[in-house]
Amino acid sequence: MMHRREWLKRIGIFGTGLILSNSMFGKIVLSQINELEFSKKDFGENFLWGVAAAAYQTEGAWNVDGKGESTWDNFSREPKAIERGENADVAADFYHKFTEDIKMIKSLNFNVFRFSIAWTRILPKGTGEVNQKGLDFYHRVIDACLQEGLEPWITLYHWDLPQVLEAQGGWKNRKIIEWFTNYVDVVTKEFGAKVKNWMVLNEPLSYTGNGYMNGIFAPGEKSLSGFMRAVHHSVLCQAEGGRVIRKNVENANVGTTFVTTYVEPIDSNPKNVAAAKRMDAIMNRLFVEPSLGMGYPEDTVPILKKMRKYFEEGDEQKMAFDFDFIGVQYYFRTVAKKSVMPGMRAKEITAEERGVPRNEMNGEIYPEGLYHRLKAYSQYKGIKNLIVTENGTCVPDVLENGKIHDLERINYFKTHLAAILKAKREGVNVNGYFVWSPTDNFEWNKGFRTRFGLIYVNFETLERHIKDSGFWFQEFLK
Ligand code: GCO
Repeated sequence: MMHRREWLKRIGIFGTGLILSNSMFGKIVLSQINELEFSKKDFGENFLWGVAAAAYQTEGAWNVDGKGESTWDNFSREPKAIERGENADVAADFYHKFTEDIKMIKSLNFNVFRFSIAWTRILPKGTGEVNQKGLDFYHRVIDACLQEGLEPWITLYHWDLPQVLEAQGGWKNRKIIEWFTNYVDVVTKEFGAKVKNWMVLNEPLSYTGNGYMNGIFAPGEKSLSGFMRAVHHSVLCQAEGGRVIRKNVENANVGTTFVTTYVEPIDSNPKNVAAAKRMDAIMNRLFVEPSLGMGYPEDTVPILKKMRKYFEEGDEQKMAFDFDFIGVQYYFRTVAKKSVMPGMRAKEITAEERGVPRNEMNGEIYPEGLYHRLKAYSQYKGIKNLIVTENGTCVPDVLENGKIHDLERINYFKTHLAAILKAKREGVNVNGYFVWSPTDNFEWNKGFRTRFGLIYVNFETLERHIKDSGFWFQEFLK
């Protein structure tokens, strides 16, 4: 057996060393890993340490106990929608294995579990009759968390819209405000006594952009006007949802989450600098600014003026809500240059084209970007509290004798934690870090190919194995 210190050295708690990793991209020299210059204590006593997951990606049991069909159940059956033709009918089978998973999360010394509720388990037809078995399931999950001493943080919407509502236009239909607030009302009345931490939406840019404009996520549409309508209705739902939670849940901590990327121009050419500003406005400002009462960033991206077509009287006020916290979800940096493409008139120069260290989804590994993004959010007067509600990476994990030596992932966490600490020490009000994700799961259009978990899942047998990165957190959070 490996000596404990030797092993800790191996997973990088102790020791120095230049780690050369043989990933599928050839040899990448990761940054020098020195003895950790910080410990859990440096983040403060009240800092939250959690893991984050989502219903469609983990639960499986897609048609069990009265669950209705979601847009992702439907979309994943479209030929070529998902790499290798996979779907999440079973996924990590969290529906049946949640007790085991929650115990494992606790064993890694986290104190928060962020997960989402599947709208289709609660209201199989989107509206109308409530499915008791769906409510029962989430009661069991919440109770298991509370019993283990894990604080449940619930995301109300993580992209799995009831298909019956999509058939009526989904997020493009203004009626979504009524449908969504009704769903939020049912859920928060039911669980509000036990759960205090709520996130209204998960990354609205991702499901509106990839779902209604790029066509790579459910429902697979490619339309600029569809995208704009979906954006505006999401912004309204984000605020209205916040108001419903506030009304139903005593002492609620209400937030919503945004995907963020640090956008930089390829060079100092003013045209590329302007292009990067436009891209930043879409990627980083489109949802947060209206929620702060600042409207859409039309000055930077004039085409957004077209959104006004979808405004109704009073919308400007209705878009704003006083969130208790903003969830920051950071994975990579984006380098941009000018392009003739209408709209944003900017395009990305990929990490692959630039030949820089990247994850399996071609996202550039750039921890400083998280520092810059936290600083940028902290500039907004209206933001009270920042929680990093997602951060993580996919690397080609190899299971050898029940072990997974995912050093690249450990290095990713260390460097990103260092970036957060740097921001915190400079006064940024960031108070939590949630790893994406506890277990490997269904990564949307990539299917099961890309793994983000601290816990490896064999998708044939559904067996779980804690990866070295999971053990790293176990030590770090001890
Ligand atoms: C997102 C989602 C997660 C993803 C994760 C890894 O951020 O896109 O919230 O569902 O799985 O980000 O790509």
